[in-house]
Order: sequence, then C-alpha cells, then structure tokens
Amino acid sequence: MNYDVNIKGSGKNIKESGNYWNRACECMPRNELKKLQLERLQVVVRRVYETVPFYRRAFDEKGVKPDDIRSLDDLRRLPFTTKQDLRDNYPFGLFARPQSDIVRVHASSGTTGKPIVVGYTRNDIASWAELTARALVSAGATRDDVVHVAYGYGLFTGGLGLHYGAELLGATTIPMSGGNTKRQVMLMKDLGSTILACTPSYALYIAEVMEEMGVRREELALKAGIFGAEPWSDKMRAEIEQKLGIMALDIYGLSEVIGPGVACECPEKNGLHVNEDHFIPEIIDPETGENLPPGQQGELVFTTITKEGIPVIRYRTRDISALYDEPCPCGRTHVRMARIMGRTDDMLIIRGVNVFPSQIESALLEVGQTEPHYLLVVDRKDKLDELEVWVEVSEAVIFDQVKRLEALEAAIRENIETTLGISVKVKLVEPKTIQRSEGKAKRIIDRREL
Ligand code: DLL
Repeated sequence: MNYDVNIKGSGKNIKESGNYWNRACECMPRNELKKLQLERLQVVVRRVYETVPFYRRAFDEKGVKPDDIRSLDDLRRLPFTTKQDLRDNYPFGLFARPQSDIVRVHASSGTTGKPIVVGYTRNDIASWAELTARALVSAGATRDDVVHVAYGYGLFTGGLGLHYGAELLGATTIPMSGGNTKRQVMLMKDLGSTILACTPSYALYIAEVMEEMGVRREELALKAGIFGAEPWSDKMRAEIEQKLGIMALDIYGLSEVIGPGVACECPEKNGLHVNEDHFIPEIIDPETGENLPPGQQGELVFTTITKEGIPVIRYRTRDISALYDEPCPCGRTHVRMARIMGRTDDMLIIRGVNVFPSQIESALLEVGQTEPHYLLVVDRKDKLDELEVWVEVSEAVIFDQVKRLEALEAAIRENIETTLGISVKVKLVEPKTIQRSEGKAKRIIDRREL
C-alpha cells in the first residue's frame, strides 16, 4: 500500500509509509475524529453515571451532570479515576455491565495486595483484538505471517491481547507465553516465526540464549517485533534490531484501560499513535491535575470511549509521557505519545532528589560500552540514602586492563552525577550477572526500611 493522502488541516500531502489494518479509522480526518470522540464520550459518561454508583457519586461531588458534556473540552470538568478507586471497588464495583455480559476477566500484575480486576464484554474483546491487529499490521504483519506471542498468558493482558489480534489478522498464531527460552528459540526456528511479541527485556534475553545455543539470526525468519509492557530505550531498540535482525516497534497499554494496543508505534519510530477512536488521552501536571499543552511532559490520563465492561473516566496512569499533534508522515492522524519516560510512582527519592530509572539509563547510554542491563540498588546507611548502580559491561570491555575499567566506571559515575545532581556508586558487573526476566524487567531493589 502506498498512496498519497491529504490530511485535513495539515495543508499538505503526506506520503503513507506504513500499512493499516483499518485505514478509515486510523487515518480519519481530525475534525471527523473529534466529532466521533464527542459522541462516544457523551454516551459513555451517561452510561457510567446511570450504572456505576462510584461515578454518580464522583460526578455529583464535582457538580457535573452528563448533560454538561457538550464539547471535548468539557472532559476537563469530570473527576479523575485512580488506581486506588479501582482497589476500593475490588473486584467488580466499577463494572458497568452485569456479570452475564462479561465474557473475560484479566487482572493487573501488582506484586502486593489485591490485584485490579477488569472485565470485558464480547464487544470489548472484539475492539481489543482490532487494536492489537492494528499494531501488528503497523509492524508489517499480514495473514501470511507467523506471530510468536511470548508475552505471558493468563491474567496478564499481554499474551491473550496480542493473540486475539494476530488471529483476527489471520496470521498463524503461536501461543508460546514466556519462559523455557531454549524451546522458544527452537520453535521460532522450526515454525518459521516472523513476528515476535514480548517484553523488550525478554527479546534481549532470547537473543542471548540464541547466541549460547549457536543459533544465528539468519537461521530465523523473524522480520519484526512489537515490544512493550515496560519502559525501554532507543539503545535497547538498536540492540534488539541488530541482534535479531528485525524492526522493533513499541506497543503500550495497561490493564485498566484495555491492555496492549492503547497506543502503538508506526515504522516512523517517532512516538506511539494513541488509538483515539477508542481512547481520549490527556497530559496533566501530576501535582496540580491541570491539563498541559502538546509537547509538555506530564502524567498520561485516558478516558475509554468504547469500552463496555469497565469504562474508565480520566484514568490517571502514573506514566510520564507527552502528546504530539503534528501530522505523522505515516498518514495516521491519531496523536502520538512519547515513549514512556517513567512512572510517577517509579520515582525514587534519594536524599530528597527525584530520580527516575530512565534518567540513569540515558546517562549510561551516553557513555556506552555497557549492556542495557542495569539494576538500581538503594540502601540507607547511617540515615543516609545510597544509590548504587550495577551495570553490565560488554564482553569486549571485561577483558580490558583494570585501569581502563576504572576509567569507565568513573566516566559512568560522573555522567550520572551530572544528570541527577547527587552522588552515586557505580559497580561494573560481568556480562549476564544481572538476573534476566521473562516478563517485565525488575530494575530497582530498594533495601531501605522506612
Ligand atoms: O503491561 C499491558 C501490555 C502488555 C502492554 C503487552 C504492552 C504489551 P499492565 O500489566 O497493566 O499492562 O501494566 C501497565 O506497564 O502503566 C506502564 O507503566 C507499563 N507499560 C506498558 N507498556 C509500556 C511501554 C501491560 N510500551 C503498565 N513502554 C503501564 C513503557 C509500558 N511502559
């Protein structure tokens, strides 16, 4: 597919560089899209007001009624929904449909306490499959592809989310789930997998295991991958692309909103298109709750406008990003969100200074000669916080002279200290010593007892 489209409002012809699953929706002129969003928003606001006591109470407290939503700007008059609200209403309190309409339940991957439970109607499952199909097609997948799904299956939304999209597309779908990595490599090779779907850290681990098994990337038929569920960087992208010989694209989502497919990258690799016919994104200042203009960094907030089982109104994701409304050369008209820069609750406070793992990752990236595997170990000694950054060096570096290693350690330390403005310790560790994950990577060990 390669035709010119005129994006209304942009005043210029834009060459489409990608493929679409649903061109009418993905490239909908913005004025039409806004009209559709408003219609859908009005319906969902009325529905939650009428069926979910939590929303009725929250709207009443703010003095806003469904009839007050006359424009998209009126969305700002509605209250936010938080993770705590979902917890307080565990398990089904925010469902907008009776249980007989719910055909599937998923739950978030929280480590402590009760998870967050979400429910899908048959229509929700259908729209979700459409969204992950869009992501797969954006990465170049067709019905002739073999999609290897190595996200976890089960209550986590990754596995089944991608699975349904791949089947809808008509691709041959391999429901591998995570783990047993040697077997994954063997099957990828034997079954001719062409598209890999897993977390970016697991993709790197698969590449490592391939190397150990003596399997060269040329022996696989892989051509692209869609990676998400955890933060990653352009350095990791370059590494995955090089080691697996593929194009690596980012896919974003969260259980509370639907799962993977809320937003996905196009081959331009310059931000993730938010599926705006299903979700309205906003960026707010996490402190004040005020809306921030395009381009400014803040907390992502989503309102679901098609979901039936458990719609969410202005859900605060705690993810930090920014929205860009400039037209994209791929032809999609949906706004792009920047790759997730961190989470408001991933933020470490070290001696009073806010530290995001992503800041450390980019400081490491600038210095180079290290692998994208690192661990932040926080401890408290004599009432003082200490941050130690463990970072794996590459094979080539480990055999260097001690002096060279010390110089590298110092360079990394200085770079992180300039970025963060606090002192840190750096520990270079040998390749493959930091534990690999089959799902979301664990980057922080906080040993402080508060
Ligand atoms: O991680 C859904 C998902 C599965 C997305 C597979 C992409 C691929 P949860 O377990 O509810 O859902 O976790 C959601 O993970 O709020 C982000 O903090 C993080 N996250 C998800 N995708 C990305 C991404 C799934 N592409 C939480 N980049 C979100 C960075 C991501 N962080």
